[in-house]
Amino acid sequence: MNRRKANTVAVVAGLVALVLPVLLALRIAHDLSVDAVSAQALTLSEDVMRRAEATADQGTAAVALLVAANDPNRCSDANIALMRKADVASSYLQSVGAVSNGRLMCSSLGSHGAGLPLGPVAYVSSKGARIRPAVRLSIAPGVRMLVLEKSGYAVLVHHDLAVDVFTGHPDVSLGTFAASSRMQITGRGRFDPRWVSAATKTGPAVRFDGDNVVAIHWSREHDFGTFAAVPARYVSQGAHRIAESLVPLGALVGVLFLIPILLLARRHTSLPSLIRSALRRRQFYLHYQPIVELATGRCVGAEALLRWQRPDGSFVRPDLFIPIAEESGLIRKVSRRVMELLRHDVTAILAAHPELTISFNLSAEDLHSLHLLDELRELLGAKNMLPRNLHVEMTERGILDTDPARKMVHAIREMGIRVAIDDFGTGFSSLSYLTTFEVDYLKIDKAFVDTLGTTAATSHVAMHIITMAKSLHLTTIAEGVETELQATILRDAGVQYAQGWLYAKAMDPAALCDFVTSSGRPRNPAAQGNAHANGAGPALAT
Ligand code: G
Ligand code: G
Ligand code: MN
Repeated sequence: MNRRKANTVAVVAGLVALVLPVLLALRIAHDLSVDAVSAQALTLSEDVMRRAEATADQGTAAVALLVAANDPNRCSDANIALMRKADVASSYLQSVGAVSNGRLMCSSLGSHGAGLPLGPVAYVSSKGARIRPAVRLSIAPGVRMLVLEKSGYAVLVHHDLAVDVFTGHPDVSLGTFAASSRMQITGRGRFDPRWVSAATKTGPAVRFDGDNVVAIHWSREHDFGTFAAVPARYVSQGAHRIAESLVPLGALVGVLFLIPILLLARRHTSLPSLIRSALRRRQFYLHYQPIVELATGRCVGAEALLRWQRPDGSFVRPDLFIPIAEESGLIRKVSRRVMELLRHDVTAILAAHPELTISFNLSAEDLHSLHLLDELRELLGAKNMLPRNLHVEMTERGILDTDPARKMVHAIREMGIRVAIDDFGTGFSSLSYLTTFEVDYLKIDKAFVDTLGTTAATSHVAMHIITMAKSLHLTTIAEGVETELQATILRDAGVQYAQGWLYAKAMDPAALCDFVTSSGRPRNPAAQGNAHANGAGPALAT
């Protein structure tokens, strides 16, 4: 993934990580508030239903009592006494009376002479009850009465009795409606016919239509239902209250998600800029790991390995920053710096040990650069430096069968610089390229050296590599040699050179010079002489 893409992905992922939990918190707050308001609306509607149902039951019972008495004179003293009895027995009824031609002739209050006009019937229920929702009688002009008339008798109920429940909110609408016609019978507050028109007569139901949370109950016995409508305002107020604690929690969760994303993004985005500033501030330097001749133990060369020390004293490992430099297009700058450092270091090293060979690592991109040959020429211009003193190492991956890389390797060798295949055996290429590439050395990867002398299946691989290298007339260098046993096995197998902690770790140039000196004067003058005789021949010669 390139840097820009990684940045975009990180920003998008970061935004999602932060925004999603907050949106979720808002959503949950809203849902919780709808739930709470719904429960409240259901409770209110149920309360109204309980009161309206009791009223209807008591009215039905009172009428049934009078019908059963069957007094031909419905306003007789005996019948009015019966009305009083029914009235007193009913907690919800204000009065019970007899109706004739739309006039209340008498009631539990007594005879009304010529009768009190009740006004038009608003609605006849499916059970035959004639309903007048808001009658004002001349004997109580300030009061609206709900009059339910049946079989010539009527019960009078205070219009607001059923809806006189405590709501906690002034603008909550409550009421009763006719189940068959869906007309409002009683109520307080607003009534929107749509609240009840679409409702089906099943159990209690609650719906949020965006403006109101509407709860509905249906009477089991009678032809009416009740409703309670709580305005949406209470939903948003409740959601606000819940969100006040839930959204910070969501934001916290978002930040917790964000942290690993930012850390990942930092790793992707800031290491390249750290490399850039490390180049500017000259935080890179080279250490050299000795390469010894297995037969003699003599140090014949060294591999330059890049080191990076940060201003805080910490070290960054090359196996971490080299791949990042390669990904972010900085590797050429890094390689140029390596050559610059080499140019500086080799003069002193070669002054002390003119036969030493210095290897350094190149990346795939270097081999595709038009400038590499000029840079190598400049490096060869270092004081005391001859082409035979220089080796370049490249991985199988780096030279993988591309024509430009092949030409570059050819051109490098034409300059007298030897070429080694690094980390040999770990690449994924076929071995066939070895027959088409002109290279000088194979560096057997530490992974294979590690298994030498063990029973691991891969312990044979090193042997195969050695055999193959011999048949291709390539010189082998074993990497990562840590034990005498490994050294012995390698030497017996005919491997010429080795590098590893058994001999030395990478060290600074001065330490390298001492190491070479103490690794013994040439015990094999013939080899030395040979190298000289060859003139341009490398110290690492077969
Ligand atoms: O010794 P060390 O752990 O530093 O090496 C780790 C890896 O980094 C090795 O695979 C080595 O090849 C690579 N490396 C070290 N120095 C350089 C360098 O100058 N250029 C490149 N391309 N790779 C290097
Ligand atoms: O470029 P190359 O992959 O060859 O770099 C060699 C790597 O192997 C470096 O990281 C170096 O520090 C490491 N190395 C060299 N010798 C030994 C050794 O004997 N043991 C271990 N564990 N690592 C080694
Ligand atoms: Mn190497």
